[in-house]
Amino acid sequence: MFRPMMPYIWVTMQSLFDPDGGMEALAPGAVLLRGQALAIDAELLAAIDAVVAKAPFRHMVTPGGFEMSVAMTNCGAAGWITDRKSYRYTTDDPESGRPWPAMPPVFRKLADAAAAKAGFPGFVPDACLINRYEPGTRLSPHQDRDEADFGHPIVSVSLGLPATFQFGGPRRADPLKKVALCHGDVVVWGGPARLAHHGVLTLKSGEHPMTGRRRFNLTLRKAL
Ligand code: MD3
Ligand code: FE
Repeated sequence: MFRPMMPYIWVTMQSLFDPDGGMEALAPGAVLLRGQALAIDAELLAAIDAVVAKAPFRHMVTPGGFEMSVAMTNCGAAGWITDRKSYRYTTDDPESGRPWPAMPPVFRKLADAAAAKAGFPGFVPDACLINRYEPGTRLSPHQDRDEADFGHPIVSVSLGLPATFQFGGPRRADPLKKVALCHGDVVVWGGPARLAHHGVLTLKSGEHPMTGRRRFNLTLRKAL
């Protein structure tokens, strides 16, 4: 018996309210992918734990002599550090004298998928800075300028407690906009947004079911 193909329409909450599939332009070159990392959150947190077992979080000191309230570590061929001498990338963890732990494949895959969605196909990060925030921790506005080629985007991944992120433009005096970054959110910063000033307001206290009183942020970069 002849049966016509069943026509159907797939309607999800996301497709109803966000026909672009969760893509939101924060600014020219800056794309927010809400919840892009949610499906792999446990895998990402386990990979952070594995990195931290080899390269523990530490509070680095700026060239000006201030200890950062954000605790940091790295994985990949290069890692970002600051000390009394300078901000720079190193191939070895200065605390251990050993190479930074390898980049977990789940980090690389997420970065590649997010960058491609945002219009940067073939992004291959060689450095991942892992930031850990606790209530009271903040990151004052700055530019990321220690990478060799600003033609590559930076992919950031937020996990755990939510934070208010602020970003402006290439000049320090450019007005700042605020956006809440929540567990699972991914942002791709490229093109004209690559040299935007940005920072994180003081983390409010709270409890996240997977991370407790902490927020983690991954920034995946092509540094070398
Ligand atoms: C905009 N991290 O590690 S992620 C950093 O939440 C850093 O820990 C913040 O700023 C955090 O350097 C913000 C979002 C982000 C990261 C890099 C950018 C935004 C950016 C580079 C250029 C422009
Ligand atoms: Fe930054």
